[in-house]
Amino acid sequence: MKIFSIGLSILASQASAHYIFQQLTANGQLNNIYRYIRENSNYNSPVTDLASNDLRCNVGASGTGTDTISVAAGSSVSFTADIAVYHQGPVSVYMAEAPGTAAAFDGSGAVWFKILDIGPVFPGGTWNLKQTYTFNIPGCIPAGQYLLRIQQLAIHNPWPAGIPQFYIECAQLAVTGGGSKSLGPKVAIPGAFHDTDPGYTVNIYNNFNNYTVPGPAVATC
Ligand SMILES: *[C@@H]1O[C@H](CO)[C@@H](O)[C@H](O)[C@H]1NC(C)=O
Ligand SMILES: [Cu+2]
Repeated sequence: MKIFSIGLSILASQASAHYIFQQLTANGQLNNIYRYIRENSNYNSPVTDLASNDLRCNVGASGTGTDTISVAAGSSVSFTADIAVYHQGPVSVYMAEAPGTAAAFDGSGAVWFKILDIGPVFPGGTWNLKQTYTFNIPGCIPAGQYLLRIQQLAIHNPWPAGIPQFYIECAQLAVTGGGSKSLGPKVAIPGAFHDTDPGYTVNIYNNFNNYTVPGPAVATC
């Protein structure tokens, strides 16, 4: 009985203790929760439906009530989660230029380009999981308003018995400076991820010797 109740409480804590990227650091400053990041309505739960529009910026996340922050092209930004990421899997960062304001943009269309992939390190296939992910906005992109999207794909429960989990959040940026390069390839979300992608279907506990992060190639200036 004792063991049974401990087992239940571990299950319960695993169900509730996922993680969510709530805070953006830009211009050297860590900002309040959901100030520049669209607030989602599913607490810290992941998205698992590869065909859902929720894959863009998470469930219930719209530009309403979210501020847009001015950042220079080429400058450093970070996403910080409420707790350190702990399910094994890759982290990717995408951007999409808004046709109007970032706040009004729903991220539809083949608009998303990837600016960062963090995969496992071999030999061993170890994942460097963190609470804060820091990277630079590309220096060559045109000034304008963008969505900046982080995605951690948790593949700790291997497909097809388990369903990979997408932990996603979007920040709203007004990029200043920059250049005139249109980065690509650009993909639509949903549509960019498939249950046939090796990086989605792989069993990381069995002969795990190489890994391809799902989605397009990382764009370079
Ligand atoms: C590992 O490499 C092989 C050979 O190129 C490829 O077929 C496979 O999909 C790769 N696995 C992953 C998980 O990327
Ligand atoms: Cu979890």
